[in-house]
Amino acid sequence: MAPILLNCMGNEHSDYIKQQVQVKNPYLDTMEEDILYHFSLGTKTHNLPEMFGDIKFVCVGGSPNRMKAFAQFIHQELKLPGNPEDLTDICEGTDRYCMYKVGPVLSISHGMGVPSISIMLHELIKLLHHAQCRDVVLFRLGTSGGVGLAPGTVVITDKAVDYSFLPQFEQVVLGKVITRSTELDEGVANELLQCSSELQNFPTVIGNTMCTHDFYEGQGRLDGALCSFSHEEKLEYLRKAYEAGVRNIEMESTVFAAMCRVCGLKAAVICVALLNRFDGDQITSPHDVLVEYQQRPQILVSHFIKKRLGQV
Ligand code: R2B
Ligand code: URA
Repeated sequence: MAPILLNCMGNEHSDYIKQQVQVKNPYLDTMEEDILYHFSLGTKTHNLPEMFGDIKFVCVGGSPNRMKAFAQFIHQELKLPGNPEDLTDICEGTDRYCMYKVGPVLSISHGMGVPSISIMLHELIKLLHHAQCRDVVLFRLGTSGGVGLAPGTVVITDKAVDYSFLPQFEQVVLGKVITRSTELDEGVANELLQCSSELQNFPTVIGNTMCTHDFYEGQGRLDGALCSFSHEEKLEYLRKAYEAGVRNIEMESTVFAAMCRVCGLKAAVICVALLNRFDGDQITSPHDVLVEYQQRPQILVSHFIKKRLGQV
């Protein structure tokens, strides 16, 4: 028997509903239990409102180690009681993603690429919904290849764009392509830029971020196992990207922006450029330099969170 479709969008104009995390799936209301399989969490096995109801900031990034380091960093920054070394992985029942809760901040890893982050986002958005979280802001803190930028520059994404520089994300559903807008929250991006001018620690720009489905050919690299284009063709593509306002290239921003937008979540993407792609393809900076670069988006977002909490 087909499940009854409930109209869960009936009250969408009230402010209260707007501030809530909106799942756009009427079938969810008909389910007795929701198992968030890749988090090893569930609505029957865990009290999600009690565990997560006070979350206001969700920070996601590719690497589990980096997101653990961020959780420990924000713990210190917010001067919370207890030892940051003692933070435990809420998703320890699975090794797909890691998750740490630090006061009102959730730090989660998402792996590499659109399919990996999109699975995580489905379960994260449902988690925030089941936990009845309100007024949540999401940040993707990542690494990227710079387009005409010095290594170490932080890019706050204006528009997340696809391979043809359009602000859209294409999802195949039942064999058909659905196109969703990838617009991000302008207010949050400007607030982050303001934070960087207050910190004056590292160069920061606002620009478009191109999201690709591959690190090598998809980003016009000449150093993959396959390469079917010339050096000149690579540079021409990067020049076109630059003219379209693209300042960095990574692999998750479009689906992140699209899913957050549909579900009424304010979101921002902050990625450090590890290299200038006009100068090469290989990431040659020493390990300690790369570690310091990767702390830059974390420092920026930490300042944003502290400001929002009235701690600076
Ligand atoms: C940035 O870095 C990763 C590839 O090295 C990928 O997840 C991304 O978006
Ligand atoms: N991540 C990417 O996706 N591309 C780069 O060039 C560097 C990091």
